[in-house]
Amino acid sequence: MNEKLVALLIIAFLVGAGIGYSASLPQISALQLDVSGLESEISTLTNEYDDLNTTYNQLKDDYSNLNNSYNDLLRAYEQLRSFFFFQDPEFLYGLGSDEIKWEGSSWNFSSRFTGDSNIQEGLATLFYNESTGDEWGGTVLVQGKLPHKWGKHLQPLEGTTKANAKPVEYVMFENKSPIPEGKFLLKVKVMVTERSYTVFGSYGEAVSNVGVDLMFGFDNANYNDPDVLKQVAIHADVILSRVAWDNSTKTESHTSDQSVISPSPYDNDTHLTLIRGQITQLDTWHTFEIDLAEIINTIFSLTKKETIRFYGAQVYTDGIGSYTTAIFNYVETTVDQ
Ligand SMILES: [Ca+2]
Repeated sequence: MNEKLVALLIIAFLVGAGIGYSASLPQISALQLDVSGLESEISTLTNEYDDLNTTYNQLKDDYSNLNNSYNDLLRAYEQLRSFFFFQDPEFLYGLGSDEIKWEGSSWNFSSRFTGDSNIQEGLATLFYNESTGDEWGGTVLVQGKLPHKWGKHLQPLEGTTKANAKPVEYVMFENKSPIPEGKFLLKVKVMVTERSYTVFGSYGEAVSNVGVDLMFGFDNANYNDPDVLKQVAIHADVILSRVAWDNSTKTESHTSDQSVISPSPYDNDTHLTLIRGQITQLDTWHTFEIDLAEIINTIFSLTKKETIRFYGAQVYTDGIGSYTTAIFNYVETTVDQ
């Protein structure tokens, strides 16, 4: 190859490259603009991310502060929450004493019935004998007020603790603020000394119960309405022992835990059967600790009420076609602070 040709080729190459270079200049500058736009967007997003992160951390702090305040309020509320207590839960004031706090009575609608109660030396003895097999009957010790103006004896106590509790007409509980579990307990010490069937009547059943009936009004219902056809009360029948005897074999069976609404033949009020214990041995002390938070939650869930008002209690033994003697050593409620 001669020198002229080489020079010509070099010139041709330089001219070609120059043309190519000058042709792509606008594209390169557009790309440069794009890059600087993206860089600015990245910087904006980074700033926004930092701002969001700061806000998030602030919200997290706020939430944690609110949560602390909420827990403080909850603790304060728990300190202020009221509970019910019984006067003379240990049965220290007996018959004949001016200080007696429980009123005894027996109920039944037939003539072939006997029943009695007695309180002395720290023990409350309750007895009934129902020998028609056709009508329920029982013996009760009442404290507080029965529905329908059926009677009242003294008042239960209300307080945040037993020590500061004072007599009141009722103590209110709300469905929306449930009591923590294990805080509010019903404690009972009881012995059954006699218990058997008597006769199987037209229902073919012989049953005996020992328990504590907790009586409540609810929502806007008038607890004192004398009209027995109106539904104004909830009886939460906390049964410590239910025995039923078989019609043909006469053997006894002990009903285990259950929570049901049971219709009553005597009024239109709501009767809950809440069986929470068993007494299988005669002449032996049995102690029960029943969580009243669980009982109150069960009342709300079975009855669908929003508020309930505790008016009083009946310590009792009752049945049909049977007799029972039960001795209560104490019936008390306690609050764990
Ligand atoms: Ca006692």
